[in-house]
Amino acid sequence: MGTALVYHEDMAMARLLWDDPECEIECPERLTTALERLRQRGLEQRCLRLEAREATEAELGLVHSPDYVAVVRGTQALDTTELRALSGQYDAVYFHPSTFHCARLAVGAVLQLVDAVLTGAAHNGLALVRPPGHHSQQAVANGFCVFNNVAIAAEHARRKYGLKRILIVDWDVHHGQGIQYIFEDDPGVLYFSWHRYEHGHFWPFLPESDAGMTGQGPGQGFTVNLPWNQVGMENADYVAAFLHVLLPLAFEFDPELVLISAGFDSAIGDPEGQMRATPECFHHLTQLLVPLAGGRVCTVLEGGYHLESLAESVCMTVRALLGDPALPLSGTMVPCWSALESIQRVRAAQAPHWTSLQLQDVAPMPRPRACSSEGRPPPTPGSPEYAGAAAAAAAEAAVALSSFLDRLRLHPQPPVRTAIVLTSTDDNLVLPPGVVQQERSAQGEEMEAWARPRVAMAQDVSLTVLGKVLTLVDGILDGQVSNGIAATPTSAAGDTLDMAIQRGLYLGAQRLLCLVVGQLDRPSDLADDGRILWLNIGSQKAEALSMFHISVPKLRATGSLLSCILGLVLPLAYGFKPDLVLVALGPSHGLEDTHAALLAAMLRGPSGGRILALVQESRPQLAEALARVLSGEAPPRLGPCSMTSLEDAQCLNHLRRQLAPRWKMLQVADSAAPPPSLGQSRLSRAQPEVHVRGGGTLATSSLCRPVMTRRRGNAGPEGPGAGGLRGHRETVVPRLRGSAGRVLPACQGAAELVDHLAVPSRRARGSAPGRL
Ligand code: Q9C
Ligand code: ZN
Repeated sequence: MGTALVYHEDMAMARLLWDDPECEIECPERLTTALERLRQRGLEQRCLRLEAREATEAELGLVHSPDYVAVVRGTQALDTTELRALSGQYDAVYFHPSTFHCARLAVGAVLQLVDAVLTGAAHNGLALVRPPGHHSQQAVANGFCVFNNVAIAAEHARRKYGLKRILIVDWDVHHGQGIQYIFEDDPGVLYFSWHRYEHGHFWPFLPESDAGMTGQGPGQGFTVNLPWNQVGMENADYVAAFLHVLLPLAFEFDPELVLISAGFDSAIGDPEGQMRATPECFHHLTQLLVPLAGGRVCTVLEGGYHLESLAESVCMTVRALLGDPALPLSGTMVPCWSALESIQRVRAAQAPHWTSLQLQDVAPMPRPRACSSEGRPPPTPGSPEYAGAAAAAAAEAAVALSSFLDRLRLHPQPPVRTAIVLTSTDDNLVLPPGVVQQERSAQGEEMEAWARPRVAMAQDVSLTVLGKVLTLVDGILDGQVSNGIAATPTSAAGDTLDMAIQRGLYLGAQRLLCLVVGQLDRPSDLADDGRILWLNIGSQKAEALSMFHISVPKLRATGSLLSCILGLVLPLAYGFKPDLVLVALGPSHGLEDTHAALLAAMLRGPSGGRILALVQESRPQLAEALARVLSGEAPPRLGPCSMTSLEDAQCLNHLRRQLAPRWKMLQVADSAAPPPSLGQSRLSRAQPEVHVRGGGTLATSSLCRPVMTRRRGNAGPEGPGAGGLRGHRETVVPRLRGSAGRVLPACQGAAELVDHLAVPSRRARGSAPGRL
């Protein structure tokens, strides 16, 4: 078991035989460079190597017409003139005598990968293929794509393994219209694509690439388009899109398999995409998808034309699949205005189809505002202005990639992935591979000084645990250990957390995220100075005592926990950029082991994997579940029982509104926020940064004393549907799922509630939603 890497060197054979500036970027070096870099980094060696095979014609026939397959087969015998003439019949396509062989290998590679993952031979994997696939249609080659590798794999997974729900995530910078057409009326495949769109002015110039296209007939709600109307999208924009659009829908959909159309032309430096996501962003995006489908994630190369950027991004994706901790995201975690507008538009278009969106505020955006490059026509290719912009972008990419490589060198993988502190009673616990027991303990005077004053009842066992936790915190902040788990006696839980916080600060951590679930008091002498972000789930009420001291009431349903993680915890955590995350599961935390595992798995991203989880010794199974995910295993699938409580949703909405002015990653749409003035959208997010110990950076604003900023109008009705929901406390709404296993509201009360919402439920809705 492990991560599969599927490849065949023959896929580097196809190449452009004539002059065509549009097609020349799709070159053999894309594959060879990526593979070479995986070897250099020692990543290929850690994977299960699978040789690609050629797909059979029957397999191609799962998506393509026999006539089209015959046309492509025929290209093997054509001369260059004939190949060029045939290529000219399609948009942005070239054929080579080896194209048929390569394209069949590309499909076959993806099928090998899907078979390996669905038979359990591998947990997940990557297929490095050429030609790409997502633009290809039933009888049409398009955009360098000949056969639709991912679509065929999805069909294959359904036929051979009887899968009912497959998620396709297309993070390539172009719209995979081929995949969209193939599954647009199909509720068994949820297709998400973000893409450079520029209001329809970017290739392939299709109105159906816009957010309003949500699918056809029974497939309505299963096509999700997130068009980027500006170039220059950054890490914050991509993560915001995942947290606020893709992931809520994906968890509600509950896929059995995740296929990623992994184009890296959405990364920095790419001449096609002109976006700015740095390589580690793809580690984070992949890591965020691993909790779906029990970790059955198949990643398939699509585009990506900047060889350096491509190679590094591929490495980061593989590291995520291997379960390695991520490099923390670089850049300011503030999404740009245009990104927020796009996110808001797709949420509004999809809200009729997804409960998870209905239960979150969908405030109307103000009129589209001008962004830095908006209003001005993009420079025409060939103009001096265009050449200048391209040179500047290339230089910016070179700087960003070299600083990425510096950061990579500065943050080597800690020798130990996970260390666990156990009391003697837990001796018979089976530790997953990669997990070691923390035996060493702080000794003598130092331990006395740190631990003794905190041991409530001066029990020796507590003292021993505290000494080990002390060493563990040191190990994590020194880079010796990536993460840890400590099981403490209940009586020592608060003291252990307090000591871990103080030790972290003492060792120079600039920002500590404390996520406390259940009843554990905030240490009374803890300064609210922006160094600690204290987030308590399970307190009496929803309130933000400051921007760094936030309480969420006990969550009543699994769906509520998910909304809390995606809509509150992760946006705050990614915005805060903690040096260390402390997760404490205190008395009566109420989380099932699978929920706690999900929480811990998803919290790995923001701190680059530096997590210390504190649990109670009475539940060794919980410690084991956490050890699994922290050492890199996928958390178990939540399954179809997930529900959201309306009351919880309202609490979360209330907090999000209060906190969004300071925590920009929470912003989905803030109708009261002033728009940036022309040309300011990029400047306004470039907060000043201060260098801190360890080479990281920190936004100065988080050093300031927190100020509670209340938006005007908060006292009024809480948003659409709020009035109608009063008196329906404690009621839960079962999720809506696809007709292939879609669950409609089961109980009377829930159905009524859905009708009270501003957006009609799937059942209440009469006519088709926004068409183009
Ligand atoms: N400058 C893939 O990435 N050319 N295909 C567009 C706009 C076609 C991209 C021209 C790009 C095809 C798989
Ligand atoms: Zn692309």
